[in-house]
Amino acid sequence: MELDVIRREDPEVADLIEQELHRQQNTIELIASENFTSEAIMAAAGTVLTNKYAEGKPEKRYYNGCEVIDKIEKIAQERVCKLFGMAHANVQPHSGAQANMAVFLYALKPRDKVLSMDLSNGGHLSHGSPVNFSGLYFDVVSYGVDENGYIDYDEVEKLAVENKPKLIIAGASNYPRIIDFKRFREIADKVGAYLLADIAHIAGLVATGLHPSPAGYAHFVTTTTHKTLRGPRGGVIMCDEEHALGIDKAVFPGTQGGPLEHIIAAKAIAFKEAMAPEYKEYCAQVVKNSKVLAQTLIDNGLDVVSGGTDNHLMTLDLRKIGRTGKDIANLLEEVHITANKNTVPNDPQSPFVTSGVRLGTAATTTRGFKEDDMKIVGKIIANVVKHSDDAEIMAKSAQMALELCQKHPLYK
Ligand code: DSN
Repeated sequence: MELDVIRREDPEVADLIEQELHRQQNTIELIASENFTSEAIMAAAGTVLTNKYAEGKPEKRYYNGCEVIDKIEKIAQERVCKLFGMAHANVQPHSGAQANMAVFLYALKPRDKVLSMDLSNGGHLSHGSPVNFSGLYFDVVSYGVDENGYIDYDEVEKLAVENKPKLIIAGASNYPRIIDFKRFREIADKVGAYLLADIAHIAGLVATGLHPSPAGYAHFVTTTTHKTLRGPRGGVIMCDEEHALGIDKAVFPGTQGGPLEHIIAAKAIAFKEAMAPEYKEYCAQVVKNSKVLAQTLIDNGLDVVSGGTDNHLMTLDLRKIGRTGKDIANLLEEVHITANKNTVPNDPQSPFVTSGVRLGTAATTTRGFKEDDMKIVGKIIANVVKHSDDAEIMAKSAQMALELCQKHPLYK
């Protein structure tokens, strides 16, 4: 990594960036929404493109001097449309939440009804949480998961028929199973609702055919670009031509000002990387690693919500053991593992404490972790959950984690 230029100008910030690099290199990253971009993507994000104002869209800008920027943004649009089989893309949303906000602005009027997954069951803040714009300005009805941790589509249909939402959201930030977009569309059609598929977490798996695609079913598809998709931090909205103009207006001037063209260039590179055969192999390994991690936890006597996973993530359910997600996530950090506390369905604890820890394999797989490595990771987690009072076991676990980090160096 090129830190010398920063250090000459601002050693204080350069030192902190170096410390963060060191932390990432010496930590097993299990936060399910994180990943490590290629150096090309990081380099693009630090280019002169950051200097340019380009409000509007390619060839319809409010500022002059955008002829190069236009070409970059068009490449990003074309690539992401090809990757997901969609007709139109707006690559300007600064994040997934901003992408969702623009869809809400286009598709709904204030106080319209939305049917989405409850946050504590795996949904997302921007899908209607009472503390987010989506829950403050719209009337939200929630569906959850059944006692086995799966979406109950009959229940979703019943809620849709009873409440007649204008928008139904299929998508989650913590759901380990396949989402049936076809069934969601049938439900949406039955009540005349729009369907938004938020594929932020599973985008990489969708792009490589490892999860069914919402293309052809969802009116709008939103995603982030930095999770399984392994691009820079940002968002995208995709839709049919019918909604293209309205969605573009909802992004600018509706919810954002100048687009981050340096990030859009980095997104374009990520979309190219995601079309390569190696990326498909990577995503297949993400799922294999996830399944092995879930099984290792189960084999060590721990519970995992829904009893396993079909994708890149799972939630360790600590209720039976009487530990909290907050405690275990903090203890994992002591042994060089980063993960986040997360509610489990019907969690008796508050969202700040929780009874679960969400675990994902996108980032470790980028480092080169394979099934045998994930078995060791599962064993370390089981050690922490069951033996955190034993200093010797904790020290041994930390050593095992560091050895895995050394075996799979990051940004060497
Ligand atoms: N914060 C993201 C996650 O961790 O899933 C969602 O926005």
